[in-house]
Amino acid sequence: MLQTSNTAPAKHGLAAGTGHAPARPDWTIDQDWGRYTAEEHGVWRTLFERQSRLLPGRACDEFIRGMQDLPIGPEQIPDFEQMSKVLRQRTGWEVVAVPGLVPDDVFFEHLANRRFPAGQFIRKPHELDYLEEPDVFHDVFGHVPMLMNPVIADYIQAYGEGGLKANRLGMLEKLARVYWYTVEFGLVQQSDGLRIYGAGIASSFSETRFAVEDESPNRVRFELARVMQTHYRIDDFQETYFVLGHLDELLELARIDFAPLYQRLAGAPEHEPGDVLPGDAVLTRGSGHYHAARRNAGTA
Ligand code: HBI
Ligand code: FE
Repeated sequence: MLQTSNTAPAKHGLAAGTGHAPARPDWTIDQDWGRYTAEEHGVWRTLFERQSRLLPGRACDEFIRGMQDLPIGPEQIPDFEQMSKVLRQRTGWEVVAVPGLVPDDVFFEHLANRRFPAGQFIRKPHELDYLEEPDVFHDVFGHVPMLMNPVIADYIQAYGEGGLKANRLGMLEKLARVYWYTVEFGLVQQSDGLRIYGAGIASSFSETRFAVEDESPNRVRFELARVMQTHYRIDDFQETYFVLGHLDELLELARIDFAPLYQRLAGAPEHEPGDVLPGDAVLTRGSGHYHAARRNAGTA
């Protein structure tokens, strides 16, 4: 979903799903690649280059490999059709263009059918770190490399199917937290250290270093029920990151029927983003200094 920054807040979370009626019921639009301006391609280049310098040694191997195998480079905003050709062959996914956030059920329906809705527009040059809705840089640079990986490919499809179910059960909030703390802000342990696989981090210049290196956030072993009960920050860096031992753990997650879990957790206590609980397997106990300073300044 969106990236955050330390200079300006980004909106995120459950989509309001309001606004203008779409031309097509599935909210897709033409990418209209030929209409991107030189300035827009320039914004892509700036973002692409600064992020590509930062990610080796911080993003997981699967991300780096996915990026290498895609027809994506600094020169220009990628053509969704070209990208989808490669993606379809690898994992059966494709990328479709949407104007921005789409209603939850529309979003889930796409994912359940292995279509990734990507924002067609790109942020303006004066808002490189500011984002109200997911744009082409967040969606393509952040998400698509991981969709080249068969585990993530299946996991995100399962999330789409689970989303349609959770919506019917009125449990979307819990499921959305799982998506948030995995697909968007997940970390994974690799043999050479802690690595990023979440798109919200991988597409954010400032959060990339914060998530992996800063002393402020907590880094806690991922545990499904724990994550379902944990609120997240939509307008700033996360206070806690949840860490997988291996990406394959997502395969197991994709197979679990969440319905009994929703039942068991209904009415159970929920946790604040910065909480560390007695049952947590803590990898890093954060100093919390970053968010404490923000709270003192009255900005968070
Ligand atoms: N729409 N384009 C877009 N991208 C998202 O990440 C997105 C969305 N609509 C709803 C949504 N995310 C979330 O509310 C769900 O994942 C819960
Ligand atoms: Fe995203």
